[in-house]
Amino acid sequence: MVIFRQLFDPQSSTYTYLLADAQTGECVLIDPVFEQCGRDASFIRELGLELLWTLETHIHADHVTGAWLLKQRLGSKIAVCAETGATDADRLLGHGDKIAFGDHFLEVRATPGHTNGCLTYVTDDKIRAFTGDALLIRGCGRTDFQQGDARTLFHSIKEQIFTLPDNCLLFPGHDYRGAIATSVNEEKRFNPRIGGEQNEIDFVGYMSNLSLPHPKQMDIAVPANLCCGRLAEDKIPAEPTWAHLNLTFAGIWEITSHSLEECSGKLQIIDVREPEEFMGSLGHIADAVLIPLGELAKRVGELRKEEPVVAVCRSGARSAQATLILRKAGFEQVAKLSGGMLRWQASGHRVVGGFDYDAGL
Ligand SMILES: N[C@@H](CCC(=O)N[C@@H](CS)C(=O)NCC(=O)O)C(=O)O
Ligand SMILES: [Fe+2]
Repeated sequence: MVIFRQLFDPQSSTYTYLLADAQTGECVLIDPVFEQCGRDASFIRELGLELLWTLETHIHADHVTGAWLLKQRLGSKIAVCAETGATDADRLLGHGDKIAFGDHFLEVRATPGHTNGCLTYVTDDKIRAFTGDALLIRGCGRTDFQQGDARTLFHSIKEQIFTLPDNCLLFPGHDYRGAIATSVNEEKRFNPRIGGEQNEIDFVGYMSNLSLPHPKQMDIAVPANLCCGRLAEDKIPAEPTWAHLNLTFAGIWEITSHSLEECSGKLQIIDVREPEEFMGSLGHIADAVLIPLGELAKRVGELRKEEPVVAVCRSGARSAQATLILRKAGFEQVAKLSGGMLRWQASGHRVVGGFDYDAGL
């Protein structure tokens, strides 16, 4: 029996997939996300599994892979398509390769076009395939960067994905609209770019006129992924135990609004925005103490070193800076609120003050 789990990173709308042999406990993880390594590692440990491989579907442009960090934490090996030219992998994959876990394996199919090094992984029973960004649900990966090519993608999808059994379930690298999976049959019929009667000319015409902005993280993500997410100084910070924290590729510990709410009362919250923002439309968190970023270095004496500190700002940028200032001042248990007050409020957590837009104020 195979244990199969689909995991999601809301920041980049990326899916990570876990496949394990239930008898032996050997497992593989497709497309882990750097910031979610803590989650993935605890999940794998809790299920008592042994992570053999992290598998990349391609060099991602929108998030950093967790492959290298998971290798440090769990001893897994890294596999990536040979065409990518990536360094720091343990295995360079090509079309027709097989990746074994327990009594099962994944078949590797080369599906270039979104990038030149895209792979689709197919389960041995051909019940599931993991298409990365070659084929998305009612969409497909863009072809306007990283050696992308619409003609190549057309042939990859038609010859390597649409030739799978009609009832084969397809699991993409992302979905931006909340869908989870599709099937070969469904995409053959309903994919607006390549389904139905669309031919190569239609497809290339469609893909040449997408006019999408580049992914926000592209300049950081691509170079980082070309070395499988390896951290510059090879230094892996020890995992904090005072809360569930995620480490960003920039080396900042983050806490989600959900976890912060769970821990409130057990830590110090500092709001590093300006006073008018603290009293402004987003409001502030009940226990937060206002210390604007510009004043933090000289006011650190107001905080207790033995108690964790969480820094909060509007979007999460100034609070990252605040954690660096606190670390320099000798604070060891520090994190920032992921997504700042914008996400805190959007997730429906309580605020003090703030404007009630519904009441028209
Ligand atoms: N808005 C996203 C980027 C979305 C994006 O460009 N996604 C790529 C996958 S790496 C894609 O191929 N999208 C196809 C589409 O949106 O149709 C970000 O800034 O990270
Ligand atoms: Fe992609």
